[in-house]
Amino acid sequence: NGRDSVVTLLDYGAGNVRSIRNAIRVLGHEIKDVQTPEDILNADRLIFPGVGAFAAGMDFLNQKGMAEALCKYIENDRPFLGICLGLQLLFDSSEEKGTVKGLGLIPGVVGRFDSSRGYRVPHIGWNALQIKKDSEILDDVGGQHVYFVHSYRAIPSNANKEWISSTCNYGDDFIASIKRGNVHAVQFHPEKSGDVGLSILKRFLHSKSSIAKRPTRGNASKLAKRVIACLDVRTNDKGDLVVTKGDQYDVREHTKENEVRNLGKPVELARQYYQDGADEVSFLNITAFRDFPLGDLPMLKVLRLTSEHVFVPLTVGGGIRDFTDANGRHYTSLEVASEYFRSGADKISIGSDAVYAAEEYLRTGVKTGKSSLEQISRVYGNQAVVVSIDPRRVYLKDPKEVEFKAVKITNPGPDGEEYAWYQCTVSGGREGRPIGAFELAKAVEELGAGEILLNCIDCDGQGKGFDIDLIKLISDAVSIPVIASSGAGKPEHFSEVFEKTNASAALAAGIFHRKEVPIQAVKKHLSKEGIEVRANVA
Ligand code: 1PR
Repeated sequence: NGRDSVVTLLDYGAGNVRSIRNAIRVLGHEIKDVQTPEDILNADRLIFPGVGAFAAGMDFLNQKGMAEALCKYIENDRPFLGICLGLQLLFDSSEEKGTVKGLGLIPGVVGRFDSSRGYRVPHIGWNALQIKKDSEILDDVGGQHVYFVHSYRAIPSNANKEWISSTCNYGDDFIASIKRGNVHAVQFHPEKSGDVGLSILKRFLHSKSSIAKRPTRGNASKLAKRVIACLDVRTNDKGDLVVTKGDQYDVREHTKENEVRNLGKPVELARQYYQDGADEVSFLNITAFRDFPLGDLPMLKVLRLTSEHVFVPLTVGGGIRDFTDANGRHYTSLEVASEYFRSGADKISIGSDAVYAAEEYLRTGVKTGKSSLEQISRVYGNQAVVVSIDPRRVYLKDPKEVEFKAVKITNPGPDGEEYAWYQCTVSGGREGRPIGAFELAKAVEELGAGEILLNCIDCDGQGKGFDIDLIKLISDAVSIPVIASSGAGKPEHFSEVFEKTNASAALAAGIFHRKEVPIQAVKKHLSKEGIEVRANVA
């Protein structure tokens, strides 16, 4: 249907815009990229997926003369959809890195969530919308969960009341979406919100007028606990990239051939888990600590192909560090991460390199700004940086035996030890380091991590439940979200971890790969136990 099917996209290249492109294409539309301010003024339908920091976004718009074009386009009530930073930039100003002026179309200041009130910042995950007025694109989604990832938000006030179409609650009520005439903007990510998100985008792409049906209002709700499917990937001995799964990190079969355990193909499995209702999918490239990931192009291809059909957040980890290849070409960790983001990752996860950075920080007390963790979170925001911790339990008779934080454990050690500390490891669990999981978690939070993926080598692949002592210790120590990982064997293990600890998400691998427990069974069980989850299936 000719021009109607063309969508203009304002992408200034600061993060993962691949998913929004994929979503627009899946919905049958072509994309025209904005090159000049005139492209904005000539657009029939404009999508602005803001990514990265507020100040950098404004700098880009101002330098290219696009700020003025954008204001004019919106003031003329032309069809517009801003996403995340694309909503925030419409306000007067933001407090991200001092006060920075925005486009000034909507009254209000974008401020940071207050973590001192017990709410973890960034606000990451599936939260429900409270519809405030008829808004064509949000019909039927009141009360449903959509995916948010941000540390800053705009607050409703009398001055901006007329713009607000929905709010969300996380500590305070904040503005989840705005609408005036044909101008829409959303704080959440429709391109990451599964089928609900795709239906929102579809309504925008097909909207003809501003006359809306009565919206469903839904009940007020809170942040859902996430269920994450994790795919450990590596090249097998034949050179194919496969999903594997270890027992306490050992991925070999222990047969005569001693081959790498092969549990399926990464792209197919990721797609399956999305359809089964996974709230997020993680890929961990488990041998990237020795094989350079940019030499490992199959992983980038896996990400690209996965992001074509998977519309929930994708995390990728493994090998994020500085590297010099055989030809003497030097790559920074930021280049590695950028390549992952360009290929479709929403978050990257750092293992070994974060341990070294935390050790140095604790030794010197100085934030150099040079570690991969600091550099990537400075450029892409801390919500895009996960630190993956691989601790191993070390039993103690007396907690004073070590300088690291030790806890009283629920199940005593082999010699009746009542305490343990959790020693961090690098290189896929091969080397223990002089730092505990507690010390590491606190240090990486200060260095800019936005989330912690907390594994436990002792529990990995055992199916006996998560290490509740460890997860409680870490989730109480930091104010960023913690993903509990390692050891899930049945749905009850998920409810246990959410009831006994402050984990924000729980991750499993083996039980999903071996088809022992479907993701929906986990969600049904959680819901029955009164734990809020995102209900829909893609
Ligand atoms: O150090 O930055 O290159 O990152 C390497 C990454 O690869 C780290 O995130 C590290 O956790 C991961 N990794 C390295 N070796 C292994 C291995 O298994 N040999 N996998 C590995 C980590 C643990 C979890 C697993 C859960 C749940 N696997 O990801 O999925 O334990 O399993 P379960 O539900 O079956 O119990 P770098």
